[in-house]
Amino acid sequence: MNPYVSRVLEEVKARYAHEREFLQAAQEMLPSLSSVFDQHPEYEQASLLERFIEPERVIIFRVPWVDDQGRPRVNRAYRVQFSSAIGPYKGGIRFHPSVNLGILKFLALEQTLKNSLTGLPIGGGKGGSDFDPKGKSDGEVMRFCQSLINELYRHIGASIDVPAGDIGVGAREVGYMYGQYKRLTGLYDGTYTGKGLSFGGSSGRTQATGYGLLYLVDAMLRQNGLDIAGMRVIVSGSGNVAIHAAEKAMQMGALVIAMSDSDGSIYDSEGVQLEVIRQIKLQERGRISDYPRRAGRGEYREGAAGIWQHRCDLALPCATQNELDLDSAMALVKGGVKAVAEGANMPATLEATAFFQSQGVLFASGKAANAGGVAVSALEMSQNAMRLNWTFEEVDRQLKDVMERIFEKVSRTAARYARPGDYVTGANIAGFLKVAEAMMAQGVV
Ligand code: NDP
Ligand code: 2IT
Repeated sequence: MNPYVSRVLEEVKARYAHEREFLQAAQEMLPSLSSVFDQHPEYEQASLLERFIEPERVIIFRVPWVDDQGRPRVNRAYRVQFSSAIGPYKGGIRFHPSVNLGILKFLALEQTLKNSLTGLPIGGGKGGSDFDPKGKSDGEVMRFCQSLINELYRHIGASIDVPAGDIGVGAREVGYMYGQYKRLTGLYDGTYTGKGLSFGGSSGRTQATGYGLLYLVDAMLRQNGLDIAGMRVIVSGSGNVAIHAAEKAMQMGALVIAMSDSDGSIYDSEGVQLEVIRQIKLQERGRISDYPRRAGRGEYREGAAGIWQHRCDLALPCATQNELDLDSAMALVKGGVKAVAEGANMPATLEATAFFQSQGVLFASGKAANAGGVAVSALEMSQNAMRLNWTFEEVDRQLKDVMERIFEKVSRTAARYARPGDYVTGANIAGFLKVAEAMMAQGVV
């Protein structure tokens, strides 16, 4: 490893020992940038890496709200404004009981390189709260969102920081947050993406992450002489990303045999009936364990990790970080998996990723593979700035274009840095180079 990179990584490890996921993301990213620093000694002179790895700003605040029984409750919320080197901070907001600063810093760090890879002018950020939307009424979710914005509104804006959805935050939550932002500021300026189509949202944003994932997978498979048609596919999760990934995989002629939620997974050898999943998970906010009864076929297995035990050609982890560990990776390889692409952020552990790569399994990391969501978010920002609405077909065409260009850039960069086929290193270097160039040009800020 380049000694400068190694030194900075050790400093990060010492200072942020308690931020497990942030360290994991740094450990995946920094060593792979070694050859960049070998070639650019001026980066060390400018303390570029120390500056890059430290978020520009972190906002932490209390969110008090009143539940349906009239009882005051309190949650904690964060916004990590990681990098504004190439554009306004951009990234989703997550509502999940596991949310903490380390998780949001990992997500914001990943987001910074992901957004750079899209080729669009967006910096990196991420936010969220340990609020659990499960089992809450619409009224409770609305009051929580309004209270969160009562603080967050002063830190965001169309040219400052533009949030969006992530785990636990979809159209309903974005609507409530945007409504309150507008009420407090009086601005109808498109701050927030993933908005409803009736108030400035972009066609195709809902589908973008899942569809984009499959556009990139298709490009990766084709480059390696493979075809997705006829492949058996596992898609973990059953939220926004998973459902649209499964939908596009099916449109491309693949057979999706398994999906999951945080409690367990379902297996359907004839192919998952997506309408049933959609009804249970999106419409009713229910549990996937209901699938066999509702679909009249398939099996349910308790425990989210069981999903990786089935034989498949293509695995698409689309639920959450670290959902695919070394044991699961070994089971997949034993079952003949040919390619893995991360729809979620950092779903594969470091050990799982290394194992896939050592076994010759094609592996696309989240920064490249799930960039379609934020890419269409950037297109939503453009449409809002122009006060225009593009058609679904127009947005989808641009999404496909962006994903193919990302794959091409990642693959070319991997080859140029003597790691042909290493799409993890390719994505990290390609994403980082643009941020580094922008930081150098803007001086010590
Ligand atoms: P959703 O909230 O729509 O869905 C999340 C899904 O993952 C649900 O099926 C949920 O199950 C499952 N899940 C959540 N936490 C866990 C856990 N701890 N263990 C197992 N399963 C879990 O979120 P999204 O689909 O939007 O996000 C999924 C992933 O994709 C995240 O990593 C997110 O960061 C990433 N991503 C999202 C983008 C977007 O545009 N939305 C863009 C790029 C990446 P349950 O119903 O039981 O909670
Ligand atoms: O992880 C991600 O890229 C997202 N949750 C989407 C971010 C965005 O701003 O659309």
